Amino acid sequence: MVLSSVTVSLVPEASSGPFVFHGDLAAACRTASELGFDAIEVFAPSGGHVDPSHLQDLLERHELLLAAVGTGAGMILQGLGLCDPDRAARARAGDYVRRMIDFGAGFGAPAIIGSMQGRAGREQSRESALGRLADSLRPLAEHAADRGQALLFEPINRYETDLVNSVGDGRRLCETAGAANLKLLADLFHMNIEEPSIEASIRDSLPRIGHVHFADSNRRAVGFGHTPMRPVAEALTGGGYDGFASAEVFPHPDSREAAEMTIRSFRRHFAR
Ligand code: LER
Ligand code: MN
Repeated sequence: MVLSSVTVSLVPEASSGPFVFHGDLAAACRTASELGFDAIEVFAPSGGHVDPSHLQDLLERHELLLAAVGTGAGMILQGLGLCDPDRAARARAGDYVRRMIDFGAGFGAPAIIGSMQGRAGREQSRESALGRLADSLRPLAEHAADRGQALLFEPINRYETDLVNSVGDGRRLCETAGAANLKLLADLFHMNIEEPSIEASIRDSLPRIGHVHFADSNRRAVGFGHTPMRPVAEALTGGGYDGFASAEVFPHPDSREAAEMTIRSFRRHFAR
């Protein structure tokens, strides 16, 4: 069974980013619960930012799960990346992710490596950067496995990184890293840019897919763009996908309407 989730960012520097709710965790939980979402996904400045007992209280009160935790603020706020050619900087990126893994694991949720994969840039070849990334991911996946969690790796589009853009490249990276709990995050917005066919790429990598960012072609709530979502949803459900479809989309025209459109589209495509 696919579960519904909606994103909330607690990072002021990402106030123009693709998150349904911004800033107010309690209000986000209240609205998510009222609309019938199963879970929230949290984008926080660091693993130590949210008081775990406060979050626990909100999740219990609103009968919500924590779907996943993002790590991209490590890149936004501190310029960290897991393929950084500088060993000390790479270690800082690893420490940042490890703390986020610990935070999520306290709620049974995996951490997401998206922007934190970094960029090859001009200082290193793409092959060297991919090697460094795989070497960084291996111990982090082990750290997550010790806590009973997956680690989610997210291919992101070419305008955000020169490293892993497609789901197929993500799958090959997971195989190189050799960690069974390193799973792919299929973000339907990035896939709309990079994949020849979103549904074919999902079918090809389905056993590795552990999370979905549920977004339309224009990164608005599903239903506000032009991605033909039916075959995408069928590729997921037909292949037995039973993770989250989490709305990582712009709050267009506002947070509430983005959340309402998301849950309507979710119910249409993933009827229980
Ligand atoms: C993170 O989930 C993502 O999709 C990236 O585009 C953030 O920049
Ligand atoms: Mn995403």
